[in-house]
Amino acid sequence: MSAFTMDADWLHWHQNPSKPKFQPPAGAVDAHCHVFGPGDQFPFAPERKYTPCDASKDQLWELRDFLGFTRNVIVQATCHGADNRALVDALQHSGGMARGVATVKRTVTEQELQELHDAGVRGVRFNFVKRLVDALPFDALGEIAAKIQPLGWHIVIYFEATELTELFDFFTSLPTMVVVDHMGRPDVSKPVDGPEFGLFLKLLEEHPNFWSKVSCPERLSQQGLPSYADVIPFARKVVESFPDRVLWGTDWPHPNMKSHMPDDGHLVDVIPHIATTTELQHKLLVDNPMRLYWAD
Ligand code: 0GY
Repeated sequence: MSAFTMDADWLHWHQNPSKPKFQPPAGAVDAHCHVFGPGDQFPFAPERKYTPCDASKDQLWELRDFLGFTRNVIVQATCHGADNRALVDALQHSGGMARGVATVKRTVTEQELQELHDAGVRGVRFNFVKRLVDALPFDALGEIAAKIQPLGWHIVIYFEATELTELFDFFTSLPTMVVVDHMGRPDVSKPVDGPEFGLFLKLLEEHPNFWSKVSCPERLSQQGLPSYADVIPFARKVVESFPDRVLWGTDWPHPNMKSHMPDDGHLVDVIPHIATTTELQHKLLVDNPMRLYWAD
């Protein structure tokens, strides 16, 4: 029994996913997933914009094994604010099989950052999606970027495609590697070779420190099930253009999905449609995440 009541319209993660037909290569990394609570052990943040159901580390490990993955990168979810205790607990109980991306405040100390590093954190997330967070001043983000740079960490950014024009100069001023969540959330009803997605591709073309997660077809698709076909050309374009700078993740437990709750096995079966050769699949699922998260 959780100490929190999930939002009335909250969709629970899929409790009986299908076994994927696609078998990930040995050592595959699910490089974008979250843990929620459990709320009675790790309370959700007072400033959160949603209250989810619990999604514990043990449930995440169970899914990882079932889907045929070896490792996880756990991204701090906004419902936990800058309280990284649930994340750190998961990393410390992962047997080295999980690394993390934290959320920190500008007041974070060197010692706190070192403790996060020792637990397995290798990045921080800056979230610009207005429904998820109150806006943070850019000077605070700049300070955080300068503080994490000596640790060799990267910055994960999450934003809507319509915001990229305005945020472009700030993003390209960041001094570290930068990983974009979910391809910058393109509007997939627009052409893949049109100006909006073109700006995102330009960001990666002109700035070799930028990477992209080619995740979340379920979130981006307007056609939806069964195949999320409208997202595939976007993800395939990114994988084929930047094969050494792409990551993939389930996004389990799929916060704020309203249209439907994806079957995680089904999401894994999308992978061979976006990374169409064994070489591309190996880079996407093994080589790239290992280089970014397990280099030390
Ligand atoms: C995602 C997407 C979402 C939520 C969060 O941290 C979060 O709360 O990332 C979303 O609502 O689009 O990547 O999990």
